[in-house]
Amino acid sequence: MATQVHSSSTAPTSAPAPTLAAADPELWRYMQAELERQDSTLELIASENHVSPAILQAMGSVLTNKYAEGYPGARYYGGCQFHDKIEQLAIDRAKQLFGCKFANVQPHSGAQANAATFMALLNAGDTFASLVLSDGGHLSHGMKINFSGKYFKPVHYPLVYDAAHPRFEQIDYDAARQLCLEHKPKMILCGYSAYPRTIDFARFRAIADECGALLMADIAHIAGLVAGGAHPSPFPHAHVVTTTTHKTLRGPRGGLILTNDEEIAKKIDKAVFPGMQGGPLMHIIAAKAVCFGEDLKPEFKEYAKQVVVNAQALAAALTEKGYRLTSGGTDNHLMLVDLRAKDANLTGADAEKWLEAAGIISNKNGIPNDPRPPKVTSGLRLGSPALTTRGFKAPQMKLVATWIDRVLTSAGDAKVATQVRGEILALTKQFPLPH
Ligand code: DSN
Repeated sequence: MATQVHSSSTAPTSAPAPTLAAADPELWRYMQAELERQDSTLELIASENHVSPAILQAMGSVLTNKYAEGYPGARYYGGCQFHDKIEQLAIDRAKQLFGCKFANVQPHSGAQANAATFMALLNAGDTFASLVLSDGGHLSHGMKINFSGKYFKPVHYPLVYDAAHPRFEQIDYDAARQLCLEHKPKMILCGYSAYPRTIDFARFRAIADECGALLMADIAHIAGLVAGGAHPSPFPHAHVVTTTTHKTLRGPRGGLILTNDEEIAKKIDKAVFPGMQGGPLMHIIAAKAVCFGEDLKPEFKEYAKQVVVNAQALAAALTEKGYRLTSGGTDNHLMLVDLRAKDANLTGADAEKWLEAAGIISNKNGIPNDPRPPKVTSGLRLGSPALTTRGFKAPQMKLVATWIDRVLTSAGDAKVATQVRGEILALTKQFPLPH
């Protein structure tokens, strides 16, 4: 297994600083156990990934010690000269990576990037349009108890629900257009947490122009595919783009906001700080700079392409075994498995639990028109980004499908789980975490 869980960069001192293992052995034990868990299991959660040692090192650094409220060249604290350079580097690399003019690298998370964008571009009570949340949206896209549903007025566009339609369970752009013409939202939001198909940003922009709305693309899930050229870019169509940096982008846990519009950029900067946040997390911003630098390398294009190839290999193998995938497959890094086609009694909650016992980590997920509640669900969301980082290719993804099927058809039998766990352990040894 990998031996290093944490890298630190500290100022030189006369006596060597105690290691974390010595300073806090209890915490260290938990961290080692987590490292061992990540190393010895298959990570199929579509929103997770394994970062490089360079990114870990930037996160575990003295940059965390500094307050740098404000922006490069305009801070509210002294001593920010190196932080200015670091943040500017992250901004410049983000702009280069996504081919856009403005970037705010300070949002602590994707949800905060979305909150800042709402604050910048909408007034309380304004209407915005987003996908029906239970069909793949995110809580910050209008959930009633989230800021987005509490202080703004969401209207939701649907998927195609007619099983005979060739675009069954894909975005119903005609219905989205009708909805937007009727409700005249100030902003249309596209980009999702559990949608396996390509998003037609140009089509959304045409709808936005027709009804006088701004177009916001939340590409949290697909940002790495966009950066690597494996999914069309939201630019030049979207007025504003938000994302996380820790999913397919394979960076530190954080958020990012991008735009080509100078006026929008000014509003976003004000909304992030001082509107929503105080001091930026400079160690995380440094790690974002490392991530964007890694993503600008030609190898990342290969990675992004392989993520899609691997997802499609897993999707095809599961389909062969009698599982139904919503919309019939995937164009990106994730798929939603409708478990009922294989076994009417199988729930997402059981599947998640049984698979975890065998060393396969996934999450239960509602499927379109799911009759079961969110804590049970009829679906399982599976993604390929983390396994692709470990070096898996199509043959290994086929093996993964076989293991998933063996566990699920055994109804959680402990003996089967133990056998599969052993086989997975043997394979993970050949595909170490980034080191
Ligand atoms: N929680 C994330 C996901 O798993 O998709 C979305 O923020």
